Amino acid sequence: KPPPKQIKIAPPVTTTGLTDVDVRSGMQVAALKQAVTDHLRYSIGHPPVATTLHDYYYALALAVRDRMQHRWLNTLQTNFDLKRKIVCYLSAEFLMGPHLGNNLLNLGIEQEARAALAELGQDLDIVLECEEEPGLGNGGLGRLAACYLDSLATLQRPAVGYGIRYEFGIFDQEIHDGWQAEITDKWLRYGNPWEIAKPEVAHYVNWGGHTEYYRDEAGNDRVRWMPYRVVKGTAYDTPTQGYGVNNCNTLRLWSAEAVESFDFQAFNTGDYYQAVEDKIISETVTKVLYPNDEPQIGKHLRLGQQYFFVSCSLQNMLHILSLSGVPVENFAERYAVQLNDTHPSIGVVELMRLLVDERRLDWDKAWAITVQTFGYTNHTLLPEALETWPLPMFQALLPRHLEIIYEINRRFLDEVRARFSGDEARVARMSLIGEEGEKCVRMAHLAAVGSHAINGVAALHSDLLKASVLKDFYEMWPERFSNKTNGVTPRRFLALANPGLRALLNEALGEQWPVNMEQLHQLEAKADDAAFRRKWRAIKEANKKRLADYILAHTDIELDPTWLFDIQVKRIHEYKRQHLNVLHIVTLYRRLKENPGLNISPRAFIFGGKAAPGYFMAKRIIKLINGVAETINADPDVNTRMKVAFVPNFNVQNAQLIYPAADLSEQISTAGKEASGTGNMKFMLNGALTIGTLDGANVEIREEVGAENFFLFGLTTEEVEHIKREGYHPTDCIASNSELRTVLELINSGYFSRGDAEVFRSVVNNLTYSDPFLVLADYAAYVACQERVSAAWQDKENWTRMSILNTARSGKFSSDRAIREYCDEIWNVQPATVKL
Ligand code: GPQ
Repeated sequence: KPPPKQIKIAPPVTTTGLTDVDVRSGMQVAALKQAVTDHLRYSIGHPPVATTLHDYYYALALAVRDRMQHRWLNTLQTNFDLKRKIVCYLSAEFLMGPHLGNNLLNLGIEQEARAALAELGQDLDIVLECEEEPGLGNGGLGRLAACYLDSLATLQRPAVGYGIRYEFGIFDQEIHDGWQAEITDKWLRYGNPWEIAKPEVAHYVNWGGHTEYYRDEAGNDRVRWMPYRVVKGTAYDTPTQGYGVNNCNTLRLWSAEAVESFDFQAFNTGDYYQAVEDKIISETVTKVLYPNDEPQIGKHLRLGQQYFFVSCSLQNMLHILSLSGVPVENFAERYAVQLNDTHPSIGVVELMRLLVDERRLDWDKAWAITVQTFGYTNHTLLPEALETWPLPMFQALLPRHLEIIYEINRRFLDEVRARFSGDEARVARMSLIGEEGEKCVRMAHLAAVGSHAINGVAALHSDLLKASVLKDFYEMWPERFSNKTNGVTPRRFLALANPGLRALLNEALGEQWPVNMEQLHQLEAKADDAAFRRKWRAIKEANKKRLADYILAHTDIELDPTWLFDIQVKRIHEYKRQHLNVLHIVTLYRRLKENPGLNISPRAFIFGGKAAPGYFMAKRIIKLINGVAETINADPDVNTRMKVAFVPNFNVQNAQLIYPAADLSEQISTAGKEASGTGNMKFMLNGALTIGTLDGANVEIREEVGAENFFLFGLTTEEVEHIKREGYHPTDCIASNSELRTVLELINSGYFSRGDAEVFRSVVNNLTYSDPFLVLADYAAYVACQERVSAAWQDKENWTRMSILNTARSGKFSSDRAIREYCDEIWNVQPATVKL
């Protein structure tokens, strides 16, 4: 990213006549303008000649933060006074996206801020672009956590998001010669106006060493953990403002530092380097986000990160509880702790350690509290994505926790034996310790045993969970299982991302829809109104123009906003099958070359997404997309009817340009593999039609919108499993489909790689001889379905009707609906109204 441009500005204007307006909290134009000029002068302190656009961003951000601070403190005080139960959402990732625009929206002061900046000679839209987004997440799981924080505050539920303040978030992606290059994400480079450091809020986290047994004063046997190292965790708080309410919750991220006193011994003995090394090792803990989402890779430091933030968070809860004068026995009445996948599931063991070893509760009492406290959300069925830790690694880092796990396991397996006597195979399957091959700790089992509630993230996913990965646990505790279909925040992904549509919805429905998405159903009547449809199309086309401009600026590829925009944006993964999309594009390309007069709907195929840096096949798929794009875009025989673009560095910021510009949303994962998907919902909200398989939340999207407004294709989960059981031979698909054979041959020939036939050999071979995600098995159905899409696009009026119905019926996928379900059915957390 280039450094902020230096621009010359006039000296700050002082606004007079502010009598009853507090510059730190006033919401009017004059107050905001004064606040910005004050922050420029007193917080940033550049002379006018050196004031940059970024300074305006920073000053406005600080002014906005002041307004939130006011609400934040009132929220904390209210929750404290009312002694409310608090949701603690534990997540290794929070993919928040840019804060400024969202906070202005939620506070209801966009127009005021725009006017205030205009009076200072600045344009809000340009200032907004200065923000470097905090990319503290990989994809869906981290973004879901961010949507849930937005809904929790908006629904006035007391909540804290606990996580890690990574110094480097997800890498920035550049495309060099068609290949992905990873650039370090230095998001803190120019400071972070949204966080408030709380150096006095710190907890100490132990590592390694050994345990000792001793007898306490009362004659009870106890355990002491003698760690090898102690790391200090310091809190950084980011206020998260609800929409249209005063409630403002906290995102509390932990940063690791060395413990000063620990160095002395080394300094005294002159081992200066050892002391410095310890400091470096400690600070490494929160250095960087691991860029692999599914699967996680089992690295020592990753386990360290998980334990670090979970321990800080639980210690913090206990500390606040005792400040409130509440006995530790009441922990579960005051905190509902949710595990966002297994990444924080070490929390089950850590809470036991804190209660038993440190607070000296007896085991049964502590276990009852623990199970009552935790809920566990599972986000994947991919076997390779289920976290396990090799026993030696686990023991070296967390020796006391391993002992506690053995004890939990002993008691748990006794229960299993009591329920299913003689079924030792079941006991082995359910154990917290995996014994086939290298011994390991199974984190999903730990999370399931330690939680009173277990949920999947879409109806299909929750059913499959009960039938496969957690079947034994379902048979043991059916009452623990439920479904909580994911949702996304309509504030960021509709109101903020699509201002044109926001205005139309306000005009048609009034202004309550962002917090009552069921009202969108009233649009159904409008779908038959030709004038409304014209307005709808004009908005979509303006959004497409906006995206086309962005793509031109970042790729030099020029797209025509009147074409069908067919978009697939998400992490690159074989199960998501971006390569299936490519096979269709190449098919279409060949058909046009063979038959130049072919009547097709002109289309722009748009992709975006990052690949894990070590994921060979995913990186080849990116290269393939770019190779196909290069060839097609340069071919005058076809480039008046089709083009392909790869948007570099897909992130929350450009996602807000992408979803509103889509006509067609690609949700084409192998059935049974995508737990839910959330991009599918963001597209639907913005009126895109979906082409998709019966996977994840696609099933429910189709149910809501109606089969006639959804392009369905492909094998079902059962068919996929059946084919796999019978033995799948992709070569059969090729033998029976000459068009598919020609397409694969063309890719293999070097046609899309400037004659280099090696580049895509691995992709073609993988599909031909292995094809673990049944790309070829679904190819013919997908191509046929795309022909139906093409035909449907020709009927503009009906396409617009379907588009309107998609938005109209998207209400279920608001994260407000999801969070209400969590609050009512798992957390038992009530709203608390905050007054100013
Ligand atoms: N998901 Cl386990 C991630 O983004 N990262 C992960 O490590 C795991 C799951 C996704 C999942 O693939 C999507 O289907 C879901 O919609 C999303 O989590 C949120 O539940």
